[in-house]
Amino acid sequence: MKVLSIDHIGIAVNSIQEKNGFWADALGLDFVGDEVVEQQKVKTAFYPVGEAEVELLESTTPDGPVAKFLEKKGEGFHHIAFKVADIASALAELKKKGVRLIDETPRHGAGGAKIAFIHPKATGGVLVELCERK
Ligand code: CMX
Repeated sequence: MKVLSIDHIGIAVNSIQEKNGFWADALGLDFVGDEVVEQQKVKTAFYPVGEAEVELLESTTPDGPVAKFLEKKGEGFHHIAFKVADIASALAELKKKGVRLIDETPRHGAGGAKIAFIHPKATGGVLVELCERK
C-alpha cells in the first residue's frame, strides 16, 4: 500500500457553529460547507489548507463515537486521515500484517469518500483513518 498524502485532520467540537468563529473568521480558512454523515453519527465541516483539510466533527446523537470521545476527553484532536489510492487493498494488506482494524471494509464518509478506521491501540494512541476519493 502507499499513503499518498494527509487528507484531513479531524477535530471533535461541541458546536461547529461556535468554533467556526475561530477556524474561519479568526484564522481565515475557507469554510466550504457542512454535511451530516448518518453512518458515523456526525456533522462535519471542512476547511481546506493547501492540499489537506481541517475537519470539524460535531456529534448528531448522544451515543455516537464523537459524543463518546467528547464526554471522555473533551474537545480536541480526534483523528488523522491518510489518502490512499485503493482502500480495499490497503485494508486487506493491513489485516494480513496483523494490524487491528476498526473497519475491515470501507464505509461511506463525507464528500462521497470511502473511509475506514485503524484502532488507536495499534498506532500509538492516535485514531487513523484511511480515505479514498475519486
Ligand atoms: N483517538 C485516540 N484514542 C482514542 C480515540 C481517539 N479518537 N477514541 C478512543 N480512544 C481510546 C480511548 O481513550 C481508549 O483508550 P484507553 O483504553 O487507554 O482508555 C481506547 O481508545 C478505547 O476506547 P473506548 O472508549 O473503550 O472505545 P470506544 O467505544 O470509544 O471506541 C473507537 C473507540 C476509536 C474504537 C471508536 O470511537 C471508533 O470506532 N471510531 C471510528 C469511527 C469514528 O470515530 N467516527 C467519527 C468520525 C467520522 C468521520 O470523520 O467522518
